[in-house]
Amino acid sequence: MTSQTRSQPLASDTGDGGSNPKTGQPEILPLMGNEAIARGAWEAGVKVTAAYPGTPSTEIMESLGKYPAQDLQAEWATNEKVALDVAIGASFAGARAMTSMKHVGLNVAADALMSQTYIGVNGGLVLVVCDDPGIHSSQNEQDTRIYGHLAMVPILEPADAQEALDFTRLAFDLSESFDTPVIVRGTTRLSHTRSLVQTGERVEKDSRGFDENPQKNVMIPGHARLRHSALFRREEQLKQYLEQSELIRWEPGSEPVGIVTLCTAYTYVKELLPQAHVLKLGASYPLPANRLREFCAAVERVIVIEELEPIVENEMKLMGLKVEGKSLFPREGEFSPDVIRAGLEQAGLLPASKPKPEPAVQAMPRPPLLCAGCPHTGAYMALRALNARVSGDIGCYTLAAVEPLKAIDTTVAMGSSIANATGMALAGSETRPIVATIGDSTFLHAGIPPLINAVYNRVNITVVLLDNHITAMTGGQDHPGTGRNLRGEAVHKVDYEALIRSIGITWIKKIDAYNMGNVFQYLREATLYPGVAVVIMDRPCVLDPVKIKGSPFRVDAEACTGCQTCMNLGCPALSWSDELFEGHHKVKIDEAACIGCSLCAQVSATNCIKPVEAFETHG
Ligand SMILES: Cc1ncc(C[n+]2csc(CCOP(=O)(O)OP(=O)(O)O)c2C)c(N)n1
Repeated sequence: MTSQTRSQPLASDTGDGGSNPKTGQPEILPLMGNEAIARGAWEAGVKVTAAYPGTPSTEIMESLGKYPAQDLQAEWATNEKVALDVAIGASFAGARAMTSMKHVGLNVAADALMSQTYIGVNGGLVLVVCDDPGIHSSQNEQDTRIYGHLAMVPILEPADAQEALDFTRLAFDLSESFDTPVIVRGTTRLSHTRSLVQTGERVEKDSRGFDENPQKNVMIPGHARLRHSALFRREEQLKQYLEQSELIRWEPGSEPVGIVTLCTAYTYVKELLPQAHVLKLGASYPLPANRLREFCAAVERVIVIEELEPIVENEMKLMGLKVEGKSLFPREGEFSPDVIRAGLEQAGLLPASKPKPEPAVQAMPRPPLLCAGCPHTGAYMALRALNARVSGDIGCYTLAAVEPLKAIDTTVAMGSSIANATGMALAGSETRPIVATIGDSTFLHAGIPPLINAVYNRVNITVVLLDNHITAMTGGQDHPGTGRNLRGEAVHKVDYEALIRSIGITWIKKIDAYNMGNVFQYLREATLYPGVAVVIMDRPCVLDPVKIKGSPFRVDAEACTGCQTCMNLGCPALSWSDELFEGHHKVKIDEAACIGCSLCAQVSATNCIKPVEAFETHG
């Protein structure tokens, strides 16, 4: 086996890299992993791209939307399955296509992937899936490599932004050469780390045209049986390719220990154990058995260092190879140099390090809160007052589950709230009013089928549609309810009221989320209605460019009794005063943070909160 050091950009038939497409000059750019993935796709001549936002993958589609529209189509889709199906359609039509998503997005898209893997591709088809080890911004921690195994599709594993570009570009070639969708797997650390990247030229790919081949394109049982066998042949061919490929790289060391590693863990290993032999895997499925055997035979001890699940370790063990792995490194959480160092120390490969001294000053813990003036606040305050049993959903509003609002009882996955509420109602044991709360983007993603189902099965629930006119949780992306597309063009805006009426709901009220009187009144009425009632809370997100910023509010310290009612909103602009007034603390408002939503003034029991102008004296 030949051994190499740091990789050059990998050879691909889509340009040899290195020059600015406009000037023809070589260009090195500081790119974030996600930007590099977008660049790799653009260089590969991708024509159609579609995605639904989700941290850490969101910026891939945001970057693609900045490339010229004559080069590529870039769209926000309503959910990840729709996005994958759009990309599949483009591949059928003979164009190169890509979709990107966070790890849980693949749960939504998996149904299409599991059939498409049988069909293969016409134009190259790439799925970029970004895992979130450490659960920085997700509802769970899952390893996409297991999906790769299940679908028997190759998984490429970039370790840095340069490889993110190179591997994405290569993925299209592999997809077409081996007639397979290809997964490029990222992680939060790869997605959001910026480094210098050698960029290349775009290569225009002529459409291959539609391939009229029903046996391959139409998955009925008779065809699927034949195509299933094709997967095993394809796996064999991919293994043979990887036996030779630069994607698998042996970096020789001076000590008899060998580390098999991949993704960002590779960079930590190189820093901490530069003297070890390293087998860097640029692909984690399928694995080239001969190269692994050769590596293991050349060293005395082999350790597999992989984030999350022991996928490579277990496969190597199945090959009869003696390796260590998860006995030294955790199976959960994000890897860091400290985590890898601890494992290498436990393995006796590094001397025990001294415990780190405690920092002299501890950072103040800051739990996440809804923003000052967040229009979701009032609904949850009212739902708590109504003693509702609330099934929540995924979005900024999930923060209403914690103190001080503490108004959400369950949260599962995107779009689960309405069907969860339906199940609670069918169980028949709940004495409180049952309410599902769901954001606008989440409603369009996966909330419509469960709403139809609730009407169809005649349950008694209230649905609160929290319409803040944006996908706030992931940074403010447009969706079909905002009336703008990814490129900022005006498009048809979904009419929620008409849509909801069309499925047979007659009790429906649209109200201003800042009008607390209406919020209390209509939520109460909705919960008393015997059937499916929908309340649409209508107010733009405070971070939306079209937000309404009124004049800030101030507390009249003399009138404040410290009753705490306003504090129950959890507004970050409200705090207790440091100084004591007549023996107790009063509420104060940070006027720079206050956006003038007036919710605190409306709920105040003592009428002590007023706009700042009310305090101004005129001489
Ligand atoms: C299957 C899946 N896709 C994407 C995400 C990422 N994500 C979390 S919440 C959310 C949408 C939030 O928007 P919305 O429902 O409008 O509520 P908001 O945050 O605006 O209050 C997204 C895209 C996810 N958690 N799961």
